[in-house]
Amino acid sequence: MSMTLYEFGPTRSSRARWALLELGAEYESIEDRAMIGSDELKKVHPLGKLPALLDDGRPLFESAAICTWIADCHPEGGLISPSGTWERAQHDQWVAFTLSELEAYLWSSARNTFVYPEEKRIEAVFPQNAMEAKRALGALDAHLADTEWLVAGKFSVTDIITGFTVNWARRTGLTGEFENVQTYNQRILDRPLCPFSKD
Ligand SMILES: N[C@@H](CCC(=O)N[C@@H](CS)C(=O)NCC(=O)O)C(=O)O
Repeated sequence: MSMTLYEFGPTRSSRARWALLELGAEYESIEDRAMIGSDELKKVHPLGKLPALLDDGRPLFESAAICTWIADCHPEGGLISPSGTWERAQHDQWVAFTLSELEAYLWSSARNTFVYPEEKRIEAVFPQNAMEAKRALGALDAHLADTEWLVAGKFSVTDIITGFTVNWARRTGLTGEFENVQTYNQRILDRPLCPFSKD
């Protein structure tokens, strides 16, 4: 099986990189920010975004889906529970929650800060985005009061996916009032292979 990861630095690509490193999986890395939006990348990701994966020539996109697939391909690595188990339902729950209730708001604020051209940026979204993100962080904080990791009390690919978003929230100054989230964030950053930004 051959895997090629199209990636770019400490962005959402680093979720996929961490999953591959954690499992000791062999893969080819193509790291080129200039590929974003290119016709070549659109063969792997319909929007020409990074990350994207080619697995034996088959394209797969969305960092959470890529991480879940990588973990499923290496069951011996113990990063994910099999489909049909309660633990797998918990994985699906926290991934969906993270992407829709937290990351979507962080991404909207980022787009309106440095991604969109200046004339398209709307500052009015910032307070609402912060409010919604903190609502989601509050729910995560409550869950993390009783457990060190999101699913079944042990480190898993779910923590790679959600950990990235929690770290992003910290870097934008949103985690200050959530003690358990802060401790969890540090636990993520302390993992030896964690490639997320520590600044
Ligand atoms: N939901 C996607 C987000 C991918 C994404 O937006 N990647 C950025 C780089 S971090 C990108 O390619 N941006 C270019 C664009 O938005 O057109 C994922 O998690 O993989």
